[in-house]
Amino acid sequence: MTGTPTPQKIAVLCHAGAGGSGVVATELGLLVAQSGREVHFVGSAVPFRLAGQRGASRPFYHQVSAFAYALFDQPFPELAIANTLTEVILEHGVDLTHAHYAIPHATAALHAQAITRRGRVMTTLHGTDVTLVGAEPAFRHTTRHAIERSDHVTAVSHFLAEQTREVFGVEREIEVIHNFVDADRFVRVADPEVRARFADPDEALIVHVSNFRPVKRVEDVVRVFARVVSELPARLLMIGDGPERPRAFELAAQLGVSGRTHFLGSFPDVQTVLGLSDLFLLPSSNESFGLAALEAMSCEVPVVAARAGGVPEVVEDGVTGFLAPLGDVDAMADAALRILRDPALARALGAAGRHAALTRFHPDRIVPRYLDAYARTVAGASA
Ligand code: GMT
Repeated sequence: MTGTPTPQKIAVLCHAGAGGSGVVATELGLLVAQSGREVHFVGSAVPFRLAGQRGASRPFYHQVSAFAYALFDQPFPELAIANTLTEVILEHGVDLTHAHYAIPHATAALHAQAITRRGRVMTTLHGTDVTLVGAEPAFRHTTRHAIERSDHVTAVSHFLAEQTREVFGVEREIEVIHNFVDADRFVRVADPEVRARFADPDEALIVHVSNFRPVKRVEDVVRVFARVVSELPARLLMIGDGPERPRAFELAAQLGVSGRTHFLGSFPDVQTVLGLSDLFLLPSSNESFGLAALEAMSCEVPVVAARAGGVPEVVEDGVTGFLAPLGDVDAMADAALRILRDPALARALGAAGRHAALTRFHPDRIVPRYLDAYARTVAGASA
């Protein structure tokens, strides 16, 4: 800790849809608000985990004003966010804007800072803002500028910090602050009646949670499951939605596992399903962190994942699950079968996952690091 006071008024920019960066931004914003600071979310929609929050300490939410005009063939989200953020900074005396995801949030935050000439900007990089979208030539210069000019930059894994330096050739300091999980909410659910809603007692329950983008390789999930179910009774729950869902659906039919594969869509009660499950699959081709895997670990669920990106910083091979080479469906199926056939191994991996969630990735450990980074950013000091 620096001993520098933490700013009291913080604006937060994040994507509102079901995605890891919005989840982290919301959970952090809620905890910062509970610590007595004033937190102002600014966005075009209420972040999905903020919806329904009650209580005096809940954060404020400011809807970005949109304006459509016939001359414009595209909306200008960055300008609209910067404009609403400017109003919030001036009206509420915000000291710091925390931009989650470089595009368009860090850019919009810097724009509002230039207009108001007050407040600091801290940017947290989450993954695809660097590895996919930001690396696109169409956004390269603006993303690099946002990263270089933010007053402080954090990344959710060492892998992502390294990628950022590599992709953009930036030399500035990037502080690594891992994601965290609410270990009180993401717990084992030992209720046979609730489990019976999803699987028979003799069936293994396998789960995948994502936004079904190509990077998630959801077809690998179905292929791994098809091999598993050819050897033991099991069910697969696919949670989330996105462009690759129809392909996964089609593949499940082709492989003859449709009857055992359930697409639950954007199922709101993710923690209950994870809490009931026996195995979590994450075969992504790139994953800066893998928040869904951490949520599974918190529920004592062993993880089988591809060894990609920052996943090894979360899932310890042979300790909290197993890592396989990218795209190696057979290796992932072998690992899944090994876990499902050996209850003692499954229990040990699950317990180690829970331990990691309670120690390395607990909010009590991670949130003070953000508060400390806020204080240093406002004080203008580097880490
Ligand atoms: O995974 C996604 O496509 C969503 C994306 C997001 O920004 O919402 O997730 C990224 O941020 C999460 C929270 O920090 C990380 O846990 C995910 O690993 C990361 N996704 C990728 O790197 C693909």
